[in-house]
Amino acid sequence: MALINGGHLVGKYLKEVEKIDTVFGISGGHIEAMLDGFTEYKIRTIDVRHEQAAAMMAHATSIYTGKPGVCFLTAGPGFANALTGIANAYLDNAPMVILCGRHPLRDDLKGALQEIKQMDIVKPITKWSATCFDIKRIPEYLSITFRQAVEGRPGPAFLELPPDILSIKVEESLVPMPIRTTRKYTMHPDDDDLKSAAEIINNAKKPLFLGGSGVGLSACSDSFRQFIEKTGIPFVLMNYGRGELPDDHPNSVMDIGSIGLMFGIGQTDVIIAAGIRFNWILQAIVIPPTVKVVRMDIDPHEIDRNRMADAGLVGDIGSVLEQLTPLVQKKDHSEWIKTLKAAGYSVMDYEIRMRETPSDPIHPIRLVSQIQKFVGEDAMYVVDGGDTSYFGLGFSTNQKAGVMAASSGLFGCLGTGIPFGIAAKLARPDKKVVVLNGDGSFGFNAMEFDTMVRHNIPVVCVINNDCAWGMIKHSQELSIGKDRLQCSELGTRHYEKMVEGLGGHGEFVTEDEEIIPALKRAFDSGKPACINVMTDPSVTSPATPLFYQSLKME
Ligand SMILES: Cc1ncc(C[n+]2csc(CCOP(=O)(O)OP(=O)(O)O)c2C)c(N)n1
Ligand SMILES: [Mg+2]
Repeated sequence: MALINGGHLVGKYLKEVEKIDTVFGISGGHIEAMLDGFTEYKIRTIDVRHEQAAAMMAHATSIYTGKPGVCFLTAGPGFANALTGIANAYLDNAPMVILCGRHPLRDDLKGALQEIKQMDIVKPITKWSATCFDIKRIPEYLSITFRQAVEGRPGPAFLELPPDILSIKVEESLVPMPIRTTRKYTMHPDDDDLKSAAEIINNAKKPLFLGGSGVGLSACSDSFRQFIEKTGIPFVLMNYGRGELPDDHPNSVMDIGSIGLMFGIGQTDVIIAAGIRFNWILQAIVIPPTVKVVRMDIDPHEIDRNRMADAGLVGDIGSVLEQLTPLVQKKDHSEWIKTLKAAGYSVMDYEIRMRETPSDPIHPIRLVSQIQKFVGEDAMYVVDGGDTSYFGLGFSTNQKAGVMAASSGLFGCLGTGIPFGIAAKLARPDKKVVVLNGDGSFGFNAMEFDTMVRHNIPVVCVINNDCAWGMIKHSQELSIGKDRLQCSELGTRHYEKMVEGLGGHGEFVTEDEEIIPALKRAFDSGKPACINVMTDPSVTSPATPLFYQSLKME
């Protein structure tokens, strides 16, 4: 007879079946047996200061490692605090797993401590959710949860585990442990659709490949490279597709930036959109009706969403490209790539000048270029903010998922930067990790500097400090007027001192020539660091008028 409790079964399954080595969360009485299961099976716990951050770290871990990130939550407020992070992962199709305590089933409807209808609340923001009622079925339920997170279009999967099953014991030999790990079930496109897509691509004079998160989630760099290098087509990679091929690949036109792309897209005749949803984020990119569109997506619904496709290929992007590449002709589009880059660059004069010229007060574009100069391309960048996000998208990288504009997803969720930075450093400890934060956005999860200090996670966070919720301030200036700003101003605050107080390294920067020395000291310190850079509060990004227009109702 060997008895095992439910919490230990969770640890055993995570470690032995899914090979999970790190989980994120905060402790709580309802999940004590599960916490002890992490100890028993030597799973590293990153205990955070707010469950929102744990959910965001699990989300980001799934992007950086390619397998589900896991967070654990206690019943009631622990659960409620994580909702923003779960909703964000849901809209981002991130395959994460949430393990959540609850009040005892025994005490249901009695007014138990932390009793709330969690399942009713979480349903619309998860891909799948369930409660496990039987200790013997814990591994089976966990297996379903992991499969739900990764299969087809990925998303957060939520498993509620009551103490009635976590904190009792069962004979271990009676509990079957699933033997296989999760695997991807790929879908394949129809032959006729493949032929018509190939025909459009073969006849294209000025094609452009626009890849999104589906490219990154499919982890298809080999098949993507083969397709690009055979067809000679220029490409742009957005969201979690970023870095699937490096920015310095000869066919990459990432250097023309978002503005260049908006302008350049008007010159194309065929767009191949892969694993990218045509939603709010793409609204600025107006695709003329004459342009033919080939769309690839794992979700059939996306194929014609907001723009009918001329050819639609349903399936995992890597598998689709493997099937498509033999059908497309070898071409050289180098002249077209030059024309496209020239078109893009023609609207970027201002940005290029700002990158190269020291400015007083510091211009955010200059700040980004100085960080890039010091940190280089072999690094992980995370960007979080309003205007700050636009400027930070100017970073370039040769790393997979190396530039994440964590707050620029569909949920537009500020506060994601620091948790994503922590997950990036844990996933790639050998890389420099930089978080570029707006001063407003910094505040949401700033206490996670304590988490970084306790767990020795040396991320460098640079604050683009315009003393404001800048994007909203500038939008109010356009919509209401400069003299009636409301809730959009912040003062000069010494955030770097707060970080020093928590045991990290702090720098306060006001002059251009101080940026690089401050970065050097921050990295040399080996500590989590905050470089608080005062930038020009009058500067706004081109994203702000677009944002303002999108919410104009008359
Ligand atoms: C959690 C959350 N709260 C509020 C908003 C609304 N919002 C969008 S942009 C923005 C301003 C961001 O300010 P900051 O992080 O300082 O970046 P800046 O625009 O100043 O560069 C706000 C408040 C949001 N998107 N997410
Ligand atoms: Mg700001």
